[in-house]
Amino acid sequence: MLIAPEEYPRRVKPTEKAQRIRDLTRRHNEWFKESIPLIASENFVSPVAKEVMNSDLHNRYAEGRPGKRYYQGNIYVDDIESACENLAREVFKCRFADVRPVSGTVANMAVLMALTKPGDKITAVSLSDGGHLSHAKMGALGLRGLRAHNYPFDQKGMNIDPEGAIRLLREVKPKVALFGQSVYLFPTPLEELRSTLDDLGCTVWYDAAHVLGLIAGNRFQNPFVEGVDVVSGSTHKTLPGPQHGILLSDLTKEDLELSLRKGVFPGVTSNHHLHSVAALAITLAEAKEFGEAYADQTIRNAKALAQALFERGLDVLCEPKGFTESHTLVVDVEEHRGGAAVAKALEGANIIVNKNLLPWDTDPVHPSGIRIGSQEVTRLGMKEKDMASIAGSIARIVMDGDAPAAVLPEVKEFKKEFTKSHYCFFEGAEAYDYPSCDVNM
Ligand code: DSN
Repeated sequence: MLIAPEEYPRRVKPTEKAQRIRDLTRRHNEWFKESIPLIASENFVSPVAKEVMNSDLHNRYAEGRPGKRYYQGNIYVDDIESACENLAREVFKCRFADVRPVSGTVANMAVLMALTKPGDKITAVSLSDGGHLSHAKMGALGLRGLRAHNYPFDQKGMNIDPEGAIRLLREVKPKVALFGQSVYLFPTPLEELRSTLDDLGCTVWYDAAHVLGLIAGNRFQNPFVEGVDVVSGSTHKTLPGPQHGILLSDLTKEDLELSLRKGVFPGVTSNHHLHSVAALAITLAEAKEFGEAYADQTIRNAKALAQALFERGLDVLCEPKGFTESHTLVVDVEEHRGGAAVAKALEGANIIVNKNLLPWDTDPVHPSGIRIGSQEVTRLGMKEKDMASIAGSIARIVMDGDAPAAVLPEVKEFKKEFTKSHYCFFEGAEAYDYPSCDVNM
């Protein structure tokens, strides 16, 4: 709507359509405040990270590298980006970081640009075994025209079968061996594969998206210690940062730095979301202070939740292996109408999980599992005893067949205690508030 200059200053109210978006956003926020967030790939940013995300940085462009930009206006941006890279190198104890990929998948596309050519062979974990979409032919591997081969998988142990993987690697001789999963219960057996990977001379790439915060907290395998060349990841799962991506390397191969940099820009990004880079820098600074305690409690909570669900009769996978060594646990709910129906029923009680394929599933539309992550509820301050409460509510729906609406009041009551941010600067600040434009309209 145009405003005649003589009418300035005046505030124009949002149109009905715009107001509806505001209302829906508010309702989403309120809903999550009363919900138990258990999606293994999500988290929320800290108060200071949120502050910088809401800054003018969001409005700017900065293609290129600090000191070598294609735009003016980057005097402070250059310092922010350099500081973010330095923090990433410190936290992950490596020589190279690129903090410009705007998501985990974009980071993966940058690696593919840097390391492969169409027609090259690559090995990865399959989707049904917990691999990520961007590790599959239907995703980024297909976009790059690669020939993909999947590692044999130990379904009982929910991990790559090392002997089978060695056979596959020797047969395929891939240009790149890719590891890392979206259903990531146990560390990849990199030690067992090491001499084969060395013999083949292939580049070893590890997608750490799910476990980046656990690595930052020294509570999961350190890929660089285990001989990985390149690590990629998103920055908003166990690392509780902005929705963004990252590339890391200890530069074990010649020319890797230049190829990775070019893969990111101009390969797969133009501008790179400067507010997210600032928020990532804050997240990394927080990981230095609180990362170990956070990773520790996240894994304890995952184990406690798995145990509590198991004791209530749910089929939590990998009981003999202690269920999990990460933030994630997986439950086979095929007997209880399958993953889709169970996830939907839980949502009706404000318990948010996702349906998930299990390795033996043949129909991708009807996954038999649900995947649960402990990282966000840990960030909200929950401990082992709280996992027992969550398991109780889940079991009422899955095992006892209680209606979601009947369980909803106890979930809302339980969640009242957990609406604040932990393991961050200004610990105890509200996690669900956000700025409002309502100025007495
Ligand atoms: N595929 C998403 C997940 O693990 O939920 C992450 O990109």
